[in-house]
Amino acid sequence: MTVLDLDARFSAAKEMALEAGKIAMSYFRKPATLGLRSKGLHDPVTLADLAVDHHLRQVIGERFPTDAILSEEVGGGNACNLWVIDPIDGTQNFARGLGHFAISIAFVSESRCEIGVVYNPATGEMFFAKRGEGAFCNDERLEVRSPTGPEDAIIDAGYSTKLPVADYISMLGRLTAADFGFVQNGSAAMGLAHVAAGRLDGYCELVLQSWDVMAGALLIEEAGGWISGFSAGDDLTQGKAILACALSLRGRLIEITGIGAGD
Ligand code: LIP
Repeated sequence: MTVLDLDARFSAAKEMALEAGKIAMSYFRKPATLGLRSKGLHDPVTLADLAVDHHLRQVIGERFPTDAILSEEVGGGNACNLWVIDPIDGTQNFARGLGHFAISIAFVSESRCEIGVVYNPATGEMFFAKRGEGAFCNDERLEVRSPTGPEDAIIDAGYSTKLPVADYISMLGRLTAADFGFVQNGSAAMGLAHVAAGRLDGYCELVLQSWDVMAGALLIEEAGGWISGFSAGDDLTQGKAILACALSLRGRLIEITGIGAGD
């Protein structure tokens, strides 16, 4: 893919995120409009998710008709040039009127994520990165924190009901026994963006999908952090455990969470 082709997709990803944000906010804190459905325990989907997904697919289809799309709500293909989309990451928060959610858009070329955009329309914060060019939030360049140790670190420990709750409680027990602070904020994409921004020191979750992670992972890499997870050639439709953190915490958190030892 030429530089021009990538630049065109980078601009488009940011433009699409803004348009998608307007669609999402037209439903936000309007429960009667959501058409809330459950995909599983604490795993909702709303008409806003579907409307955003539809818009993103329409724009990509018009502007980049040869690219493939993989999204949480519709699924999709795996191809050389692939968009990986979560129309609303943190749907549970969104459905309850909590502002911690994001539109997550990643562009993957030849199995490597080249573009990542995580946009929170409730706060107006657009987190974005193009590989090799740094990570930003609006006009601020991002850098992960360098915590002095567990007592100076807060980890967003995501909870998914797709695994036994005992596994999650056990991981929390190991984190707290090692003097880490933790939160469970309900959006992987936003959690990863906050690690890239130096607001949090790590993100871990025992199973996540590529659409939750891909864009945020590039933010962290470009902000000087480390992340396990979806590497070249992985099947992006299979969930994986994810750990992301400041470099100074990597060894200790791999040991505590059991995530990323091979990465
Ligand atoms: C969510 C993730 C979150 C996880 C939830 C859910 P969704 O994504 O961002 O980290 O704990 O179970 O998977 O479903 O809101 O796009």
